[in-house]
Amino acid sequence: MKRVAVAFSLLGLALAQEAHRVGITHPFSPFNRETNFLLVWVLIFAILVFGVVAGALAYVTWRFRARPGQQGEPPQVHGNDRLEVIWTVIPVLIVFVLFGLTARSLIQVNQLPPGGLKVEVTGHQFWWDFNYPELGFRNSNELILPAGVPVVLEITSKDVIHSFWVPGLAGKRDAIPGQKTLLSFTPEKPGNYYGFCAELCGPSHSRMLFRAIVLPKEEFDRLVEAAKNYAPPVADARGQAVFQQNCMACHDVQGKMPPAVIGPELGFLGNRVSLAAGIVDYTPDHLKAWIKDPASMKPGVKMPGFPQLSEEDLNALVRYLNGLKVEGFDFKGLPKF
Ligand code: HEC
Ligand SMILES: [Cu+2]
Repeated sequence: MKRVAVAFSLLGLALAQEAHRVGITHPFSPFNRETNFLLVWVLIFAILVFGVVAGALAYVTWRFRARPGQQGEPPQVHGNDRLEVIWTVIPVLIVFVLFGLTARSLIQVNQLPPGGLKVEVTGHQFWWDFNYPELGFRNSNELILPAGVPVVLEITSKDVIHSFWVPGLAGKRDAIPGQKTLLSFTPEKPGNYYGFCAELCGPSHSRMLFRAIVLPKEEFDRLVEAAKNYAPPVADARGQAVFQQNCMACHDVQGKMPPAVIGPELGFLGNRVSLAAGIVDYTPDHLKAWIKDPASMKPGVKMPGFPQLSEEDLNALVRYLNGLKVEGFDFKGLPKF
């Protein structure tokens, strides 16, 4: 009895630890409410069809079962025009109704609102880039959005096909090299939403996650303002030198360091809630482990490890990176969805 109680409390603890719920039934955007509406109707028809077919099968099996003393085959019946018409017409009608409902939902979720916030989303093996061309900043692996404002994502890929999905908000939408796909939705509730790549894209496909950070509108505006006037802080001069020597060829710090396209943007790294495309919480320890040996955390990763850096260089580098942030924001406290 005691063991059962312990097992249950452990289970309860495990469930409480399950910070992000990956379900599509959390209606935190009109987009998801629309798909949920469709899901419910498809389910209703599916249950109806299952009930009728399984019920008819059970009834026939029982009604025409072999009786004691029965000899030879029972009477054989061939065809019944009325029944056949009924079981053809009803499914056709159901298909038409579902077609109508689907068309309605598709039109609804594919509307592009005028004046939506534009974000360019680029999938890479195995991380995401988010560029805000109208606001003049870039962030990787965490898509920061204002609540209550429609957003229009222009989704593409740099290498293979990926797929953008934030179950709590919207999606999925394929990210296809050389092509732009659009996805529009309006996040309603501030929070830290779990996102991931939903198209098998290589050895670390399952580690190609991200977050959507939805902020109250005022806070987002404050962030945009801060990003505009952002001069990357130098929390550690030695760390900056190490960065310039080893990392700058692939990583950019808010457009202040060319180039920018091989690795994630690190300009607001100190503000992050997660690291390495959402696979671990953002902490200086994880950051250190990542720089030393990223492949141990993400097989097939396109970043080389830096085991050769001395402990002092590494610590200085982590201090510098951790200092790359806009002050006055804490995304860790947001509710998780
Ligand atoms: C050859 C290019 C290259 C070099 C050099 C490189 N990186 Fe990376 N880095 C990448 C790529 C690509 C990723 C994305 C990996 C992934 O998540 O799949 C990455 C990811 C990262 C991340 C995680 C970013 C995030 O958004 O969570 C950090 C932090 C990082 N690199 C720091 C460094 C540091 C510090 C150095 C120098 C010591 C460095 N990198 C050198 C290519 C590089
Ligand atoms: Cu992918």
